[in-house]
Amino acid sequence: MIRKSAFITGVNGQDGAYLARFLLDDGYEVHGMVRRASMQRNDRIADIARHIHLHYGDMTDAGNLLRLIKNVAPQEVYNLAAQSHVQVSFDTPEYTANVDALGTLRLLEAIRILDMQDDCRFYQASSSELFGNSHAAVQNEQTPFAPASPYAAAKLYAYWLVRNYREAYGLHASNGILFNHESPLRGDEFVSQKIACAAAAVKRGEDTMLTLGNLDSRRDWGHAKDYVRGMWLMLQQDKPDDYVLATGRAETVRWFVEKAFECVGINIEWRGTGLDETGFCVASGRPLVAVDPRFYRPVDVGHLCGDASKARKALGWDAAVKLETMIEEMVSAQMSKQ
Ligand code: NAP
Ligand code: G4F
Repeated sequence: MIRKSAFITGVNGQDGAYLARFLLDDGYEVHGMVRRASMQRNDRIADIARHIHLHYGDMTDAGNLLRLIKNVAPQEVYNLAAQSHVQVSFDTPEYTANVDALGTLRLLEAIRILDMQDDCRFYQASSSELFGNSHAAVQNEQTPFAPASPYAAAKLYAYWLVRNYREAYGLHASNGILFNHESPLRGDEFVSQKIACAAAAVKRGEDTMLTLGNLDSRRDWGHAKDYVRGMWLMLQQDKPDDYVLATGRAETVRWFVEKAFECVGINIEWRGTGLDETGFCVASGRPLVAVDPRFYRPVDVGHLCGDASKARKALGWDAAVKLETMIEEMVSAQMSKQ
């Protein structure tokens, strides 16, 4: 039997690691692109690295991407590589645009220049950040975009480019408009992992204080392993299209803190408002959570809640993992790190 081949940019990121596992389990020949670093950071794929063909590459290097696509000749390309941190994009807007927007252009151009548009399907990691502060209570594929960060603006360029290459050149290219998804493999600087890490540290007896920015922000959090299945499903359809993947449930950052600390037997009570708001341990009275304006963004997206009806109907996709179960998994993984 001939194995299908897939090429994943950002294979050592959170989603790349879950997707590589998913594709290997399905019998794919998996190729992944990693950046050269002075200390290689392939921890997330350490257990499967020997089954993946790893290639050095960078989204900022067009010739490199062209050679990789030519040599690998994949049937499916999953473009997951990105400068993916929204707050960081305010500090590095040009770099974020280079990687997230122009990087996508370079990859699409490689497929076009190599005349591979009939043999290769393309998945683009689009984001619910595209909706920004669109004021819609629930967002779906019809909701107007209102990007509110350099990250979202760069992703919007990539989103339209994917649609353009689909229409102009007949490329099977799809956008997955994914709402936040987390896991034990989530980067430490995203709010979910930061909270899970702090809850575990307090439980271990460490003298630590969790400092956060906007506690009122609401996000629709799902589990990464459900979302990578959705990426794959999009490329198995006869026709390319754009799909929202989401759970349909939004909670605040404050709520996430309460649930994570509950996982280690600590109830949080909030006192004060704004910059003075503090989360105390109900049993001991010890302050555990404080607000630090360093984590405020110049503009924040206050409310994201997705409607994945289209993906449910057309792809048979659903978010299987319940939010509370995912938080328990993340805190428990942090506890076992010691
Ligand atoms: P992640 O953990 O930050 O992974 C990003 C990956 O991109 C890493 O492997 C990173 O490599 C790589 N990368 C960054 N800059 C690169 C460059 N210049 N050249 C090559 N590779 C580069 O992100 P994730 O959570 O897995 O997300 C995957 C994709 O989905 C991203 O495009 C993200 O923007 C998008 N997305 C994520 C979510 C979510 O909630 N997770 C939701 C919607 C969309 P290093 O390890 O070397 O940094
Ligand atoms: O965890 P976050 O940094 O995720 P954010 O900004 O929603 O972006 C993630 O999801 C997007 C999909 O919607 C992806 F496209 C993107 O690549 C990334 O994966 O922040 C979530 C919320 C924000 O409103 C933020 O202001 O939490 C708030 N927050 C409050 N305190 C904090 C903190 N965020 C971080 N990272 N750190 C804090 O201390």
